[in-house]
Amino acid sequence: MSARLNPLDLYDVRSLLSDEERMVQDSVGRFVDEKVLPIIGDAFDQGRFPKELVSEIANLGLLGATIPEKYGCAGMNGVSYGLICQELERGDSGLRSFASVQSSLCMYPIYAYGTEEQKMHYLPKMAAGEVIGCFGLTEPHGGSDPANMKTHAKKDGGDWVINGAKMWITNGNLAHIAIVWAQTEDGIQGFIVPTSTPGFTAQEVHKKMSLRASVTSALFFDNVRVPEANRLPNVKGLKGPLGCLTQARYGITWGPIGAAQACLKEVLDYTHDRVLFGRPLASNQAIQIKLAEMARRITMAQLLSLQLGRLKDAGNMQPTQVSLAKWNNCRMAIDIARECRDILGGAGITTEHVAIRHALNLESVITYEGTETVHQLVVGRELTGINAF
Ligand code: TGC
Ligand code: FAD
Repeated sequence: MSARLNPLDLYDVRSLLSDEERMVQDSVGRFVDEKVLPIIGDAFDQGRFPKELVSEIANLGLLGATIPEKYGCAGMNGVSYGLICQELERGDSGLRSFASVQSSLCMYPIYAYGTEEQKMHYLPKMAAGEVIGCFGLTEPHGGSDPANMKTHAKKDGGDWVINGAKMWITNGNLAHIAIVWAQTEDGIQGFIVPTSTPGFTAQEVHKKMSLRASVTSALFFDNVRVPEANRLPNVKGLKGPLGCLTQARYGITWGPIGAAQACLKEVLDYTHDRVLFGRPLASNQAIQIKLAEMARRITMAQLLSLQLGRLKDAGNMQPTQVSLAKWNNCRMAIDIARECRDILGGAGITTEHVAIRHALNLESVITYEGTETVHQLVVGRELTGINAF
């Protein structure tokens, strides 16, 4: 019999990576094994974001990882960024969320739409984890339709005055700056708002059963005044925030692969050791079919994200392709996490095992950055040419 395959990488997708990409995966993987896994179950139970990990995440170059070195960042390619997301989410979706928001939703808009002064001022400090950002797009009356934005910014002399509210904002109560999207006379524009500005309030969302190791907040703007120098001048309209979402959603296609791998690994061990009706659970056909199905779906998701990453690095990635992978990979992971929870029986209901934590987290991941339905409709629109929103 030939050597056994890696059950978490049946198609040896790792062999398609460059040496540098493998190195990134290994170093983030080690960090997750040594620093995240020992504490994350408790952090989730306590509803606590493990802030103590931020400086190490920064030291590993994981914040704004694809932004050029000139701005204090690591200048990695898109596939490496994906692998970072995959490994962090193998630990916990909350940690990957932190990195996604900081990198793709806060550093990216400053890099892509900001002035040189804004980039030099913010990006090195954000890469070092000294300045934490949050991204305010969603509003309480409906996140799927951000064009219906009520938050507005009015020009007043050399300043802008912002009024309104944002909801479900990751990092809201941790952040030093918020990237705030607001309606103006010239359409939607983005502003860098220091959270210490008078009139800005962040209120943490409690009673969450998902992403408990992540901070989620409501933001309120009551005549928040920022200078013209804080406006992101190089984009106007909804394509500004949607362009950031494309970056973040790309990373999110990779993240749930890590969560699904963590769940599969756990049940492979568990079903091997658990003896029922006189034999290991893993020797039942019904269980093996479930495990095989998980490996099949993980393999397809790995290949999808890797090809998406190669398209991204070649400058050819299209938002519809990101939608298809975000939909597929979140659905794959949540189904696997729920199935693994079931296979663990009663043991599966506590956070002593990882499956329920991942399953609960994935309820957020399948909802944020465009719900599953939104991504299905984006693909449907591409196929038919008809906008069903
Ligand atoms: P439409 O009005 O047709 O387009 C507006 C302009 O935007 C352009 N565009 C995009 N650009 C870049 N990337 C994309 N994905 C883009 N999609 C559209 C488009 O070309 C157009 O440009 P222009 O020059 O013609 O003005 O807008 P649409 O019909 O495409 O959008 C509809 C819809 C429903 C797809 C969109 O509104 C949408 O995606 N809704 C979901 C909103 C969402 O995902 N919110 C996420 C908030 S952030 C978050 O959840 C963070 S969680 C982070 C974490 O913790 O990890
Ligand atoms: P709604 O838009 O009200 O949707 C409700 C339901 O209607 C969904 O099932 C949806 O799929 C369905 N639906 C919508 N449109 C259609 C349609 N045309 N046809 C059929 N069904 C439809 N936002 C930020 O801006 N920044 C953040 O940092 C951020 N972090 C988040 C963190 C967490 C933990 C969560 C849960 C959310 C976060 N969000 C953030 C918000 C997130 O992006 C929104 O929750 C999401 O976009 C959905 O918006 P909504 O919750 O208002 O649901």
